[in-house]
Amino acid sequence: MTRDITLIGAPVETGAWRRGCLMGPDALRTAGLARALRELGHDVTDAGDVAPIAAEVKPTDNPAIRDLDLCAGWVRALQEAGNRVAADATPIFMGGDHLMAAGTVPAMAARAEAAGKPLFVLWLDAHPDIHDFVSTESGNLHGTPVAYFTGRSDFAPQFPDLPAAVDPANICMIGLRSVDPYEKAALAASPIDVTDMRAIDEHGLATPLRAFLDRVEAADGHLHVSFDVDFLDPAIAPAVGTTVPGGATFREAHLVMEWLHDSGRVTSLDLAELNPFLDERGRTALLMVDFVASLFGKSVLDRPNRS
Ligand code: HAR
Ligand code: MN
Ligand code: MN
Ligand code: MN
Repeated sequence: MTRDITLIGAPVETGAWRRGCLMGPDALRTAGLARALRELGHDVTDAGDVAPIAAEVKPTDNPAIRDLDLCAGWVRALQEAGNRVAADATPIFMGGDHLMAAGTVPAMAARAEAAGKPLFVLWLDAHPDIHDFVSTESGNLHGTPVAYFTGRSDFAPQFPDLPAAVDPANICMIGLRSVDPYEKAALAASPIDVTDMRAIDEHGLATPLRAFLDRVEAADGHLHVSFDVDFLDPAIAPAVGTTVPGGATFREAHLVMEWLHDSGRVTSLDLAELNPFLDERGRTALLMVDFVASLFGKSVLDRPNRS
């Protein structure tokens, strides 16, 4: 299937403690993202980088929160950029730290709603990012997008009113291995489908991923994939500020990409948390490009669609 793919740079870095994610979009460009997708036959447009909308917002009661004005300006700008994506285009949002998902996911949820479809979210990450303004102790807002886009917590008036909330029952998280006590309780009380690294070690990720993709198919849903670089083991993907040992291997991540391709269901993608300042000769950026190519059709052998 040939797609109209729009690359959208989201160089937000204020959601993370370490600086450097602002270089993420340019590193993905340098690593040949557009070329790799064109070689697979897709039509690719690079829409350039989004800029934050300057905003001065009401302070929260949590003094730990960092860069709230800029973060809010990014959420607003990325929602607006997401709203401009054509109904039949496949956007790839090139981050940027994971706060980007507070902009991209609500826009994609609104797009799905306009098409009369539910939005499903596959969250590939070491972290669940389900904190809110009250619960975050680090104050790093890249740890909050899931609580925002599910409507779980109140982010008003600092973040925009949600155009459409994502049903937590439509979210699947794979790769978790850094979950603090607040997040643990939040996940336990939520219908979010979680496959942590222990479950992957014990049973593999094929079964939960297949079950989730079957649900997307059965509901005729849109599927947004939010791919945090720290989903991967830091041994293969060092360019990330929050390395957590014991992540997905090359082969596990590769299988996820190939299954996502075979499902034909992916309608939008975030590439989050790439910090090129921490990379080694571009290897993490190149690896991410390779994974994206697999997601959009690069394969070793032609196979009949999965049966
Ligand atoms: N739970 C931690 C916090 O709130 C971790 C922050 C999230 N870090 C990420 N997100 N890289 O995926 O500070
Ligand atoms: Mn740039
Ligand atoms: Mn994340
Ligand atoms: Mn993470």
